[in-house]
Amino acid sequence: MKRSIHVLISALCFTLAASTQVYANLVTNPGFEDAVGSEWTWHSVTGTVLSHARDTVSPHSGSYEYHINGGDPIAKGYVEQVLSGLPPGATYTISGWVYVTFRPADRNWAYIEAAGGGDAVQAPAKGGNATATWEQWSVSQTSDGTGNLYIRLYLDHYVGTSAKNNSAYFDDIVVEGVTAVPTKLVYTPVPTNGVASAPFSVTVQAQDASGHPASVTNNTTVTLSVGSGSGSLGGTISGDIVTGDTSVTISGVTYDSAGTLTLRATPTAGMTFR
Ligand SMILES: [Ca+2]
Repeated sequence: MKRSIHVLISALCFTLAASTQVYANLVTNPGFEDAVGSEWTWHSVTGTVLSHARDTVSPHSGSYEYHINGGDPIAKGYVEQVLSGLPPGATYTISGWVYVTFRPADRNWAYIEAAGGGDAVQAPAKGGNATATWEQWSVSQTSDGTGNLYIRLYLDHYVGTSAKNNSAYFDDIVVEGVTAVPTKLVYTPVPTNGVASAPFSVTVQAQDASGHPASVTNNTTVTLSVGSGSGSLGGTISGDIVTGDTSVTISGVTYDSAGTLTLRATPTAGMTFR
């Protein structure tokens, strides 16, 4: 004889983020307060700049900024951070602070460039900086088809100039997803009852801090377990929320006992929802 079970799903299965911030800065070492490692890589385009490194000459905030000094000859290059594992085609806002010391209108061009799914975009326009003052610039760009977004801090010193300070400084680089960042998993819709040992389905959805569906940025495996209840789960108890999707339906879950079951969902691979 079949026994009816009542499956009660906790609305708050687990909360993964201590912070209530919905949008997180995706940039690693955004203010150059940590020693620069592999997260920022230098690329020469033309010539050789005199120097490129974080230093303490002119920070916008904290103690450090990134300083590119073109020196006297023609030289062009950039330091780059590649963000990967993003949902393809998602839209991001890229902003940062830029400071130039000398004649920005006709040669010592410093700007932020973002490349990805669309044509590379730059801000400010070449020569659009004021001199000797920090200015914040922002652009919008989408991740490319493989989920990459390229953030470049450029100095384009395209005319040789002697005995001038052809320096540009960059600090406080921020990349924020326009789409929501998932911070927790919840069940939706909630199954209310089932039959012992008969398969049922559970849909698990990633949501942002405001409770809106949010796309995961890596394939994320969700595994179900018994939060409370006297029986055991069987059948299929895990499934993947694939990159760019917000939910997975796990079909074929079984529970071998009567009584109230509280399910728990745990991310066992992929995103950790920190
Ligand atoms: Ca800084």
